[in-house]
Amino acid sequence: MRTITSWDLFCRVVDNYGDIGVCWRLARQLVQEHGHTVRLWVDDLRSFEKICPAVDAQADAQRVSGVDIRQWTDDAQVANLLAADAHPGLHDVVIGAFACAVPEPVLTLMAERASEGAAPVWLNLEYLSAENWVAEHHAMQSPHLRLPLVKHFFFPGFARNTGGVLRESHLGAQRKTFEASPAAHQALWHRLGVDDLVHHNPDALRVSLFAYANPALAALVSQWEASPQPVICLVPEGLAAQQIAELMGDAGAAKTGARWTRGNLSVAVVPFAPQEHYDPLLWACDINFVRGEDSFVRAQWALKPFVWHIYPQSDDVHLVKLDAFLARYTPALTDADAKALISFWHAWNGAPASLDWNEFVAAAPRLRVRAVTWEQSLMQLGDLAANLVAFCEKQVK
Ligand code: TRH
Repeated sequence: MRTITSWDLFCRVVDNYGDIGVCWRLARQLVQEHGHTVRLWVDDLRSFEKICPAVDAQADAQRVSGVDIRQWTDDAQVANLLAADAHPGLHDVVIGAFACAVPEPVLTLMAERASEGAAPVWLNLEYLSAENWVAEHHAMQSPHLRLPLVKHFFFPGFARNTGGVLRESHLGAQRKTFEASPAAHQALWHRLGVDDLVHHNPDALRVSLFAYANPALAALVSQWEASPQPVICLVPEGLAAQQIAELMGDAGAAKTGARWTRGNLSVAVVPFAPQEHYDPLLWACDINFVRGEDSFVRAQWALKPFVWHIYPQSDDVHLVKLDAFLARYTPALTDADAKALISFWHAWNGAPASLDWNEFVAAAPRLRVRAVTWEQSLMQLGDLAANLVAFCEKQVK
């Protein structure tokens, strides 16, 4: 009987940080919690370096946090790096993350192993979606057209019979320790360079803002300025920070340390943190704006009200996905709170609806309660890394 202890994970960065963000989190979890060997192939080490400064963007081969990282440029380089490796050949599982095609030399090696009766388990790890069809397609197989190989589709999701979402086993304990520690909060504010802002405004609502460029941001900034409760907006360097700088008439100033105050709103641009430092920001804020896939999931584990800027797709396909999530999340809320959440999320994502910050804030106490029941239901699905391991072990039994 074969066992599963090693993984080749291929990641193509389409844009931004979500593709590598998910792969990096998964790779570390397989190493740290399962004791497995992981070789992570990445075609864009610059994006990787942004979420993990320990990565050397020039290196073909390196090891960070116990994960073997390989630069993936072309097929020839993959073949060379495989041959040069201390463990030449493939690992037990080969994953094309976000449905990226694995390189030809890898397919050839997989076919050779198949002829020996020991083909690696081959998976497409798909994008996260709350849509109903995901459970029907999860774990489906597809035979290769030429080679004696079978690929499985592994879908993350929010429903039974999906792969679930990533969650480190120590995450809840880490969050609780942070929440109980004034020193940990202090260290966070210091790291972000906002100690003074936070301490001078103890009654302000703290908001973290991670978003794509967003036409609704101008209206939100106006509402924050006029908000009865002061708002501190902490915005990591990036698209939303640039947009706020433009709105403040200070285009070009969207660098760490920039500050603006208007009415009851204070904005601070904070550093784009290494990935493991992003969670504490979500834990320490009262309301979190998140985007894409990985930060969206982290906000759910932070147990705070959150607003999702979904990755925009052509023909507004993303709005279907947005509503699929809302359809799972909001039935547990009262009609009024569900309406506040749905219309805010719709307006934030460009669907016809009114953006009403005060209405959203009024619902926040119940949204915090909902965040807890949602966490409980998500945890019943198991975490994605453990589900992947169990799935792969089943394939080789
Ligand atoms: O960056 P994203 O928008 O990523 C993506 C990509 O656009 C991708 O192509 C698309 O397919 C996918 O979304 C759905 O958003 P996401 O997924 O939240 O990834 C951001 C990562 O950056 C996440 O791992 C958290 C991390 N991060 C930090 O490490 N430090 C920070 O300061 C912030 C704000 C985020």
